[in-house]
Amino acid sequence: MKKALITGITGQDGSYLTELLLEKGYEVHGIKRRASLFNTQRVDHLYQDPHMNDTRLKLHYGDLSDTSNLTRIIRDIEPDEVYNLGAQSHVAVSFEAPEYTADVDAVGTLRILEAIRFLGLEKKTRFYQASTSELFGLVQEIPQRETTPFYPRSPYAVAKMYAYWIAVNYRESYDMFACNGILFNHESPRRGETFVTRKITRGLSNIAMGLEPCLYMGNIDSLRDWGHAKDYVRMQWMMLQQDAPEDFVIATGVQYSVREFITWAAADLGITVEFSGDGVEETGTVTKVEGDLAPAVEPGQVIVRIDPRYFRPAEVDTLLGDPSKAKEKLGWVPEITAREMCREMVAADHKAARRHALLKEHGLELPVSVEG
Ligand code: NDP
Ligand code: GDR
Repeated sequence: MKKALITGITGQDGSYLTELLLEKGYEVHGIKRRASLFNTQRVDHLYQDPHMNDTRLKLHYGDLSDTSNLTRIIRDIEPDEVYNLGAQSHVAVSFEAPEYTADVDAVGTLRILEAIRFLGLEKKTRFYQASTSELFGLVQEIPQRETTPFYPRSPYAVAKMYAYWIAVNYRESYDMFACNGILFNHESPRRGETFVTRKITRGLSNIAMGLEPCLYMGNIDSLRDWGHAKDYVRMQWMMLQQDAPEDFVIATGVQYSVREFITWAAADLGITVEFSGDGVEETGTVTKVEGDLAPAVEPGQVIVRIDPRYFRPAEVDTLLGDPSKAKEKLGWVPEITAREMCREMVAADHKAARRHALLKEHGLELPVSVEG
């Protein structure tokens, strides 16, 4: 039985990858952080009681900032594959916490690679690094492919650039099987609530049910190449099954604006929204409401406003990937479109908002967190 170790198992990708590896018969180990509240919601449905025999999912406390902890976990497991998905993954937050982001996202990657080498596992353990389209930042070529020069635009992207090159360096220096997946934005109903797609599907669902008055956004002209996390974790696994380690861009090859995504999500709730303004002084006003999914919304209502707080000190305005290499070499193609994914996300968030509204109606009100 193959053993995999996943850092970031409690995150969006970690949860989908765990499902995939368990299906494939792996023993899956994950590193979770100690937190004052439960933080394993995304993998709770996969939890196996450790008191029973033959459990194939095991969680270990740890942190990418803790060298001895990582080394001990890797020594105990001797994994066949390590998926380094753990990171401070929010670009805007990286401007607020640049040093922490560098420690976890850059040096954290080095800590794992060095542990593998130090323990003499470099011929056994294959390593996947969660690299990112943010490396392209101020884009030097459209679309972006494996050979496009990098120009990172945030402390997050700069830290991930170190991680990218240290993985390449360990591959070249020590003949390690280390691969970078340069993944473009990928989303799902499990996406963190403060990333833009989820903020929109959750925010508009809450507005539809009268739980929030308005969605406050940053740069809605931004263009992204959005895919579904389920499609993308499949490729993470495929990359470690190659004969020789190589890096791949993973994207859909289609881009949309944040504004378009808002329009889709509203439409999935039966709301037609029209924008007026210039991206700074801009509002989204309801012109029509159809069906019964948005009982709290009326024509004329302003449901989208711009809050400059959400603009970034340096923005990545446009990203569009070229996934040809992944298709040609590994036969990977994404199966879920951004439009379909938006519908799935709205359905999940609307269900949660309905539940919330029902509790409220019965005097069991819970606070709704609206911080972006
Ligand atoms: P999430 O933010 O959903 O998950 C990040 C995971 O990392 C969580 O499990 C989190 O733990 C964990 N983590 C954070 N800090 C530490 C730390 N100090 N030590 C150990 N673990 C830590 O990200 P995604 O699942 O969306 O992304 C997975 C990886 O892929 C990340 O590295 C991200 O940067 C990268 N990436 C993501 C893309 C995307 O569009 N989703 C695109 C390209 C790259 P906790 O749950 O406790 O917070
Ligand atoms: P990104 O994702 O920065 O691309 O990083 P995010 O969803 O945060 O932003 C995408 C674009 O939307 C614009 N935007 C807003 N973003 C947020 N979060 N909140 C807002 O209110 C808002 N309004 C407009 C942003 O400015 C940006 O242009 C994600 C993360 O998953 C990274 O870890 C990963 O590496 C990259 O995708 C690829």
